[in-house]
Amino acid sequence: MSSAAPSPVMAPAANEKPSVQMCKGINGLDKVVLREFRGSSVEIYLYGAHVTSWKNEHGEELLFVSSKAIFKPPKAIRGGIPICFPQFSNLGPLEAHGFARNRFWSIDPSPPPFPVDSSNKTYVDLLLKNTEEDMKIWPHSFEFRLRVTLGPAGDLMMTSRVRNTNPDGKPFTFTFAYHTYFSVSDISEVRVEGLETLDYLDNLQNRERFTEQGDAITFESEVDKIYLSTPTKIAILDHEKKRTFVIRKDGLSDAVVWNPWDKKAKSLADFGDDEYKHMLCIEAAAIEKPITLKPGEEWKGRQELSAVPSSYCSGQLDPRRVLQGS
Ligand code: TA6
Repeated sequence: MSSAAPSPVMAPAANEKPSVQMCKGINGLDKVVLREFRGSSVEIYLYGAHVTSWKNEHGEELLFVSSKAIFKPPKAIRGGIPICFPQFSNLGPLEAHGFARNRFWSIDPSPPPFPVDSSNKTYVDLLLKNTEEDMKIWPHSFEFRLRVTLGPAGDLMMTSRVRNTNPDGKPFTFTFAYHTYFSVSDISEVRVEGLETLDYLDNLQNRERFTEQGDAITFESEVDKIYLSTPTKIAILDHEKKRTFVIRKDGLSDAVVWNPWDKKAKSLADFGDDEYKHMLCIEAAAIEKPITLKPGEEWKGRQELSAVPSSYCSGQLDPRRVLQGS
């Protein structure tokens, strides 16, 4: 297993864009840009280790970021892929979705040995450690390493590694989600495959447990559901764009599905009133069974996002094949 040196933040050669570049984003916040030679790209703000852009080789933006997003700490950026850690939701002692998305991460100076397969992948390693301030609200020492990788076909991979570094021998327990906001052409023309017949907790009905019906999920009102024991692959079919997002996940047994719809959208200051029509959150998560680590133990949670053309409307793309495919 090759031990990976920190991904180089290279200066641009004369006639090409660097594959990994550090630059200034909105409000002068530091961000890293990953570029792949066919033209796809990913942008990650060090604030929150927050992926705010994932573009395909045609330069099309695949993630949703609200036009009213506030790129100003301590507010979390509305959209992209917020990291929810060490607490998903507001059901606990911490602020909603924990504090990892409200902290400044650093480029990891010494990432642990990390299998990097042979294909030319462009990546950055980010690191978050607890601060004295954090200890006041969550009295645990941890190291959270996030690797964001842009694959040769423009797929976006995120691997989170959380290690308990408590010196006092104490274990800690956390919940987690990649709170991914996908950009869709029209929410009323979107189907989600892979969650049929599963049990879910409905956040709109006091987290009561229900069972999903047998067809693909479609949308005509606010949805806020935590699907339990979900499969490795979930597909989001955007009819108008003839595009299918495929989420492959590992170490994350649950999946949250959220669209605020009109009323909730209007109540969010950093969300446009009509923007609910063009976004859908499908969040690879570990919620129902929180993760407990003893000192020295490490947890890994991984998601891989790809966007493939889907002529589903002509019946050619069988979503079941997408879900069962390699
Ligand atoms: O993931 C769904 C959810 O928990 C919803 O209940 C809604 O609150 C959403 O997250 C957004 O949360 P945020 O704290 O980012 O406004």
